[in-house]
Amino acid sequence: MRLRLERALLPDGIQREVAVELGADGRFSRVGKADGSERPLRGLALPGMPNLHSHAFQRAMAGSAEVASGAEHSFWGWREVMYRFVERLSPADLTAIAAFAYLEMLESGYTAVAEFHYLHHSPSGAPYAPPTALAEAVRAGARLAGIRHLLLPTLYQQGNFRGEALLGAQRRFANDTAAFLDLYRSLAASATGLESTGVALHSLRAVPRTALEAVAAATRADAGRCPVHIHVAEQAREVRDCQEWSGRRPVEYLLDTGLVTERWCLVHATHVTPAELNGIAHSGAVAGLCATTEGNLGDGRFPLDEYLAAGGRFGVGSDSHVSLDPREELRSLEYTLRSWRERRVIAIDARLPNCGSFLYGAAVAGGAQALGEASAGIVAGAVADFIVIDTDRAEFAGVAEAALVDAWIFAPRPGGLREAWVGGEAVVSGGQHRAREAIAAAYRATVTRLVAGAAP
Ligand code: NGQ
Ligand code: ZN
Repeated sequence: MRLRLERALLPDGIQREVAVELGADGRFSRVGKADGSERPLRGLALPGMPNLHSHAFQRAMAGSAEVASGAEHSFWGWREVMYRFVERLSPADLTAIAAFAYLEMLESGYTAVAEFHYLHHSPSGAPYAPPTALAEAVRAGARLAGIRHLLLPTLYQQGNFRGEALLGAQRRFANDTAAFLDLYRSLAASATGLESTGVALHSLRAVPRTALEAVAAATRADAGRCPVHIHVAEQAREVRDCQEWSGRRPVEYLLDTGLVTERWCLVHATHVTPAELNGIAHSGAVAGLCATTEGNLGDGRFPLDEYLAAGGRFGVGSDSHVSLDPREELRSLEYTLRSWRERRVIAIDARLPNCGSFLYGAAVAGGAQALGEASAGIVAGAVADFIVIDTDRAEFAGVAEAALVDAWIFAPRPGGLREAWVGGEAVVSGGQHRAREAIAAAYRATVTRLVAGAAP
């Protein structure tokens, strides 16, 4: 199919009358100048945003942990609430919740997601038969929603840096290294269509050095095909614990292993020294920034300006899904810097003075890398994942062409997203997902039952 995009954000900025050819493989086979024979698409086309960090099940508890309670009012208290929620989830529940979260992502402009999946076993800790049941359940949610999906089965082996035992809900997360690699291999073998597979190491807290090395080694042969993601240095307490245990800070420790390369995504990396920032930038890895969740959990703030100056790559993730809107992630990254530095328009580069366009393009590129894609954006060879913004709406009146992406990110544009295409197919049209009714009904029934089951 050939489309004529009225306007499109290409690597060198917004262009008019762009022809794109959608190949049978779901990628752009050609991007060039339109000649008028193509099917016209009004509005502004942007590359779809990859969401590089999701725990799909947490969608169903977003907003329900904002109450003063007996629990400690910190990240660690929130984690206890999350653990209680996790105890009740079945594979069917996970499919329904994930499908809805992914639908909301598509309606907001995320077209691909990396699912950091650590919930593996039944509530007793015994594996399901087959042991891939929960992972396949989350993937089934992705298939219902039609989102591009990188599944990252996640290794989790201990309670903290010194090999502490797993307690309570954490037993659902546990695998020894051999069982974990089996899990990864079966999931890699069963991936079809929009699906791919990588690995995640939950954190340095949860994965000992030997297992870290074993997983990196076992998956190295699939290099580009097998992204490796890890949570790191999110909380100040985690940094202190790591220093007491190893004499090093978490990012410093991870970089010193010599394992970190371009196929890695360091999620959060909130608490970093200038030397650590440089180290991440030079490794070629992507920093996975989840600004709305990090703000919600009181993690701290990532020095994105210094990181960009060092040449660092980043992408964005919705993580706990307190927001499912990529614009809000970008805005929140930039506003954190503005409040901190008491300045404006900070994330830009010499070629792109428009803050919104710069942030958007950089996060698309970093996100695509973290999802294992060799190229990104509306370019030949990249996945044909894009969104179309309805610039005919009154909300866009008077906006200069070069500022359209800025206006998309930094001003209210409710309902502006008209279409989302994944792999060359429209999954959102007229602002609504093609299967919204069925997916929303299943989500409503599932969450209502889960909440009723939790009542005393
Ligand atoms: C997670 N979430 O794995 O869902 C974590 C909390 C932990 C975030 N870090 C659990 N945002 O880190 O131990
Ligand atoms: Zn996470």
